[in-house]
Amino acid sequence: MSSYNFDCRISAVGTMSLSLSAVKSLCLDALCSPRVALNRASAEAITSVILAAERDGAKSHGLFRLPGYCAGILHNKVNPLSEPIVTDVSPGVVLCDAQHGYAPLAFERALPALAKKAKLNGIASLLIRNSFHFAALWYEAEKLATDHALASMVFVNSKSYVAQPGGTGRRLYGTNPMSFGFPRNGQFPLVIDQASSVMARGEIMLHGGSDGSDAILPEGVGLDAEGKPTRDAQAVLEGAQLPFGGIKGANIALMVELLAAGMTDSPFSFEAHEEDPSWFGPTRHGEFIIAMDPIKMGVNAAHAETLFQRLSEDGGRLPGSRRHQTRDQRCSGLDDDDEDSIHVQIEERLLNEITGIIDGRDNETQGYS
Ligand code: NDP
Ligand code: PYC
Repeated sequence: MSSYNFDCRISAVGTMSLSLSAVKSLCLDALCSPRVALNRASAEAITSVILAAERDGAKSHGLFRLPGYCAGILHNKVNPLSEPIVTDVSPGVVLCDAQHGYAPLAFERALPALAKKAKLNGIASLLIRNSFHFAALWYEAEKLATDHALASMVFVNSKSYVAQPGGTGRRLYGTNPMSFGFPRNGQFPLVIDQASSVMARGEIMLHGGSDGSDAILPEGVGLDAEGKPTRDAQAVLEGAQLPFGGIKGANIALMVELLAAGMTDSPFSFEAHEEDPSWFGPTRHGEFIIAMDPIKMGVNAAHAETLFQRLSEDGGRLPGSRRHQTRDQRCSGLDDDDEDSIHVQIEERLLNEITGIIDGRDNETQGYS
């Protein structure tokens, strides 16, 4: 039983309804708890990312990832006191060495220099190394678009979860997401964010729901430990995931390895896994961001709108619009900072795990990745 107090209400069976303020307190209290003891600036940066994910209904990278962030420190992988070092490498390149810390603070610290260079030159890049990324990638692309009116491409590798199709079935690539942001006048930016695997690992982990029932995946998501196709979620997590679109998706995963790790002098996903074979929290890897200024490049914003209009007429929708709709519904009529009035559903067993971390109870912090 937890001694930790927070405002929550029972919702469906096994689920609690929490305000975003309560989610925020849980994040900060867990990350800054005596055992985890992450520095405040990094804890606040991670909390912003988790809060944004919960607000938008992006559950696989919301509060669900908090035990993993804590586990990264409790398992002595992440330096809780690290201060990122930002270096001006050249007119178009910013380097941020996260010093074995979490990526959200590294991004926050390097963002002003990246935005300034992109505005000056029309295009600039940010290389982040020695960092641990455990979040949804749209956060970076959306921030560049919303706060700085910049288009961007963002790439992150992870640890080896994904096998080459038609190969041995051995894990080679990370789930390697890439995100693309494009600012729009007076509207939510266009933001694409997708893993190179058929499903992000977090989505597979959540697939079984809260009742522990057998989780059956769609065809083609992954292989079991013997390299045979399976639809069993646990078998895929223990075996290997597959890239989307066969060999073409594998080639995208390869490109993301070369950009996120190769260009930042960071471990490739298979090396990251060899460096850290545990399954607790994230591994050390790199992130590569390209920021572009559409104004400097003479982009006609109205032209892009004609494409979006045609897409909608053809029965499609803009990537990112599901999140933006959720945000609109939850936040409509509220101030941006009215975190008490926005409520989200959180699984009771996740809450128990988090309050266990805060209380210092001796339950094992899993934070599987
Ligand atoms: P999804 O397959 O859920 O979505 C991929 C993209 O497709 C999103 O931009 C989504 O927008 C869009 N989309 C979905 N359906 C449609 C549709 N009908 N029409 C148009 N666009 C559509 O994401 P993934 O499972 O690949 O990834 C989930 C998350 O996991 C991502 O945020 C990713 O960054 C994160 N991740 C993080 C990793 C890390 O190492 N940090 C590794 C791998 C993944 P919308 O949101 O609006 O549905
Ligand atoms: O969902 O694939 C994933 C993932 C890997 C690292 C963080 N999220």
